[in-house]
Amino acid sequence: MSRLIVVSNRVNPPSSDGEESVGGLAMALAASLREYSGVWFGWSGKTVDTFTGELNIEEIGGVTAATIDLEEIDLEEYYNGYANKTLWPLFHYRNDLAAFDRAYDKGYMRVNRRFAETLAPLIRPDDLIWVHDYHLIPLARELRSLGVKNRIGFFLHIPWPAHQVMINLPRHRQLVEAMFDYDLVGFQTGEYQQAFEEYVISEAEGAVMRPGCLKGFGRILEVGAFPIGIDAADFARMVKSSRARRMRDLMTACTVFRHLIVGVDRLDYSKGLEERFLGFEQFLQRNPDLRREVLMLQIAPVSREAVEAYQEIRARLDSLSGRINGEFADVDWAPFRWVNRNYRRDELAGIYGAARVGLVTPLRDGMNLVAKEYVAAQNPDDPGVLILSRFAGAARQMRDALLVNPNSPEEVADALRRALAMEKPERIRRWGALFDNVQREDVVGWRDEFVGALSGKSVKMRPALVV
Ligand code: ADQ
Repeated sequence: MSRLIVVSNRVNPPSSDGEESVGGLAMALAASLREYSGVWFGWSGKTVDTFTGELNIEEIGGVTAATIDLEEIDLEEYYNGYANKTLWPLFHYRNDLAAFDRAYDKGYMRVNRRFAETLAPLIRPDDLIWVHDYHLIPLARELRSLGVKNRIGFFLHIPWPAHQVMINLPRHRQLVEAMFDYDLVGFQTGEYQQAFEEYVISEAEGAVMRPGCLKGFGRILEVGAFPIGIDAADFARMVKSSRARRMRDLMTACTVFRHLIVGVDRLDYSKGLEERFLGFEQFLQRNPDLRREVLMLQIAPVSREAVEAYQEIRARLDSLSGRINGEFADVDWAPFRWVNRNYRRDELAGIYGAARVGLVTPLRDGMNLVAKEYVAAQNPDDPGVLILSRFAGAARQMRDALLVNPNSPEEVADALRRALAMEKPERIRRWGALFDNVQREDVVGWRDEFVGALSGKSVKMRPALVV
C-alpha cells in the first residue's frame, strides 16, 4: 500500500483546532493529511545564510512535517520573485503587474532543484507524491532527473489563464512542458482545464486523445478538474463552538436594527477589494433610505508585504475606506469597518453567521473558500445571502448565489439591494442548494478523488507514517 507525500511551498499546519488562521491551501492540505497521517514536505518559512538541505522533522497537529530552510536570495527570486511577481499576477490576468526577470526564473528553477534533491532520498518506491501549486510546477521534472519513477500528481490552486495570456510569459513552453513530467495534473474547474488543453493544442502539437487524456510535446498526460471544498464536518463543529456563538452574539449586538455585510479576504489585488468598496459606495449613494440599515465589515489581513504591488493596494484601500466613511458617516453611525488582522477560524465562523450578506467578489480566483465557509456558517432557519463574483472558480458550483460582475459597481450595488430585500423563503431555498453543494463537494471528496485518480484506484489509502 502506498504512502502519500504532499509537497507545497510552505508547510504550516494549524497547531490546534480553530486557533490558527492559515490560508485556504494550508487548511485543505492539513485536513487531507490528518486522516492519512502522511508527510508534508516544503519550506519551513525560515532562512539561513547558506543552504544545507538539512531536514527538520516535526509532528504538528497530527501531521508529519518535513521542512527545509532556504536562503534570503531564494526568497527574493523564487518566492517574492517568480512565484508572486510573475506567475501570480499573470495567472490572475494582471499582466500589467507581472515582472519578467531572468534572475527570478533562475531562482525558481534553483529552488525547485533544491526541493527535489532534499525530497528524493525520502521517497520509497510505492509512495504517491502530490505536488501543490504554482511555486512548484517544475518539481516533477527535477525529481525525474534524479531517477524518481513514482506516480506524481500536481494540483493548481489558482486559475490557468487563457492561451493568449499565457504566451506573455517568456519561456512559457519550458514551463508547460515540465508539467508533462507529472502523471496527473488537476485544475479547480473544467474551464481552467480547457484553457490548458487549448494552450497545449496550439503550442505543443497537442490533441485531446479522450476526455482527461492529453497529448503534447510528444508525450501523454492525464488531466482533470477537481474543485476543492472546505472541511465541511470540521466547519460545522466550529460553527457550534462557544467562541463562534460568542462572536456571533457580539456582532449581532453591535448591529442591532442593521444588517451586517461581510467580506473576508487576504489583502490581494486579485480579490477585487477596490471594486467592492466602490460597489458599496455606489449602494450608499443610490439608496439613501437603506444607509442607516447596513454596516459593511471588510476583514483583510495583509499578505506578501515585501511585494510593492501589495503595499500600493493597501494604501489605496486605506484611503478609499476613509473616503466612504468621511462621505456618509454621521456623529452616531459609520457605514464601513476596515480591519487588517487575522481571526481564529471559530471566530470567523461566528462573524459569517451574523452577516446577512456575504460579499465575495474577486476579479479572478481559482476557487474561493470564503464563499463556502460563509454558506456553511448560516442559520438554516434564517440564512443570509451570498453575493459571488462570476470570476471565482466557486461560481461554477454555486449557481444559487447572486452572481455578479465584480468590475461593475452598479451590479454590486444592485445585488446588495436585492440581497437585503430578499424574503426568507427565497433565502432558504437558495441557501439550501448552496449548502448541499458545500457539504457534498468538500475537501475530503476532493482529496479522495485526486488521490484515487493518481493511484489509478478510487479506494482510500492506508494511513501511513513516515521517514
Ligand atoms: P487563497 O487565495 O488564500 O487560496 P481562499 O480560497 O479564499 O483564498 O482562502 C482563504 C482562507 O483564508 C479561508 O479559509 C479564510 O477563512 C482564511 N482567511 C482569510 N482571511 C482571514 C482572516 N482575516 N483571518 C483568518 N482567516 C482568514 C488559494 C486560491 C483560492 C483557492 C484556495 C484553495 O487563491 O482560489 O480557493 O487556494 O485551493
